[in-house]
Amino acid sequence: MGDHTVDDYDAIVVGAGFSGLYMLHRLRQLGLRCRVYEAGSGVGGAWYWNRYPGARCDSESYFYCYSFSEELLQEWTWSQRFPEQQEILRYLDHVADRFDLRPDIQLDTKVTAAIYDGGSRRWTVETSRGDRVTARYVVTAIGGLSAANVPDIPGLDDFEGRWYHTGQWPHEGVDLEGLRVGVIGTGSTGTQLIPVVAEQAGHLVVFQRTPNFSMPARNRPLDEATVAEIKATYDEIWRRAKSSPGAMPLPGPSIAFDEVDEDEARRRYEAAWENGGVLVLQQFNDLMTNPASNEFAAEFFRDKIATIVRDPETARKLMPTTYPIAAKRPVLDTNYYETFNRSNVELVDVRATPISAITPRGIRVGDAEYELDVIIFATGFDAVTGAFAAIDIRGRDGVELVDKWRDGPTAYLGLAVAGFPNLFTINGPCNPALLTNVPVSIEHDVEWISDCIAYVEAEHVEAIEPTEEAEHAWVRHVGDAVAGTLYLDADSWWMGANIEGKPRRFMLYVGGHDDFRRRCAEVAEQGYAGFAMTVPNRTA
Ligand code: NA7
Repeated sequence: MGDHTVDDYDAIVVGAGFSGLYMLHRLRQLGLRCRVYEAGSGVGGAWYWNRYPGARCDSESYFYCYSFSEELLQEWTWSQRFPEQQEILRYLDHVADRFDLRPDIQLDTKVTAAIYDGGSRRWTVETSRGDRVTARYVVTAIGGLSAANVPDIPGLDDFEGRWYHTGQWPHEGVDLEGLRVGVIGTGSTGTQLIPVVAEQAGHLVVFQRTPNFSMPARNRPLDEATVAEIKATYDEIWRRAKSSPGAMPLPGPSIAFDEVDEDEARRRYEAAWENGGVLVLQQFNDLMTNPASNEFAAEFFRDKIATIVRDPETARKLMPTTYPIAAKRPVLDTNYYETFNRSNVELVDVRATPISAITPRGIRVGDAEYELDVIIFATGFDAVTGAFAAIDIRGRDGVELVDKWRDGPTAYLGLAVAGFPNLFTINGPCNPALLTNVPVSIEHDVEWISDCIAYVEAEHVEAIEPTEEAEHAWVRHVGDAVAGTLYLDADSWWMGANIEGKPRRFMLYVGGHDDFRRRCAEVAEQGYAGFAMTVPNRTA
């Protein structure tokens, strides 16, 4: 390596988004000497990078935030039901300042390697800036959706226009006024982006491989009375969120589809659709286990598309028919389907005939060439494992994490990995986060990890890692939880199916946040059952 300093820390945290900021705060409270490395030029993680037009959260603002500080809850006021990227980033900047976190965060620095030395029981961490430091603990706070996926389509280098990935959007913005714009991808990102870009572009071509089920957000400003009511009831809000499967303080479905007749089922869907937000798909508790329940919901959505979109052929193309509803991440939108009624918007189905090349002038699909000034890749991420693979992580006996995960990722509780002592993974694979309201999942994991570190420090444990048996049992449980559900019937990023060559395995725990929280608490109460600990002169 070039110029480097050697320094020694108690803990290195990788990433300064929602999880890294809180992890730092907790570890400092334990009196540990910490360093956070962050690739961006600012804090904020996903909300630092995803600055594309229309970027917004699908969780409601009042529960898409930290719960750990009553003062923070009372002093911060959200302006909208669903917060925009800029507002969430302002919030995270505020958190970094309020808890004086910045002195321990090194920006513009990617962690390139983390190598465990079994002799000294320390990690050596290297960065893109030439740092080479050692630490007892490494905590990954790298986010499950941070490794941008730009599909390998021949010809991109020769494109004469400009192109962007939504997850690496230029800070100065992109002036699309009057231009011919192509958007590839219709996941949550494309669905948020397309209506906003359509208002700016001269002509917009949407390249759709798989249509998504999208429901109206019905975003609105939050008035003073609503804000006051929220702030007065936060204890109850968090109690409900932490005891719910989705980590949200919203009523969950308590009945099965068969318990009501079809008119009543339709009435419920209709009412939820009018109200907007994620509750539309929280009507029946068997949505993901009963094909009839699922198909009813899917048909309700397709009817909505037929009602909103004027051109029947375009409406037909926008209707998902090849996978169960909610087996890919459900999406919230503002005027998504309405956008296809605009005269400057064109929808190209690239399922039957894929994009064959990017030409100097645009995108080729079969015999047609679409001439474009700008291409926007809303093509998602190498989710869950991609950000790990970008770091050379080697555990005991030189085992490489990418090798261990060659057939799919494994981790005990999604928090720690056998063979990788003193490494903790916030919202790692086999964890329910990313199916949940993420900040609540993050807080849980951060608190569990810091409690675990406090325990091992107090007990003079030098190394802690899950046993192979405990990890296998957890991974089996994760597999059992998803077996027989409709989640397995779609090519989702949850399945690793969006990245060519990636092992096809459901990477998250569908058992729910409440169940997971209970299990993690039990493991801790039993003195970290399932973990092996190395104590000088004693091995437990
Ligand atoms: P997603 O949900 O992975 O969506 C990516 C979209 O890009 C999806 O429609 C893909 O089609 C499409 N895609 C990917 N590669 C190609 C190629 N080669 N050709 C055509 N279309 C392609 O990513 P998002 O950024 O929207 O959302 C990620 C998460 O962020 C989201 O779930 C929230 O949790 C927040 P496909 O469906 O694979 O056929």
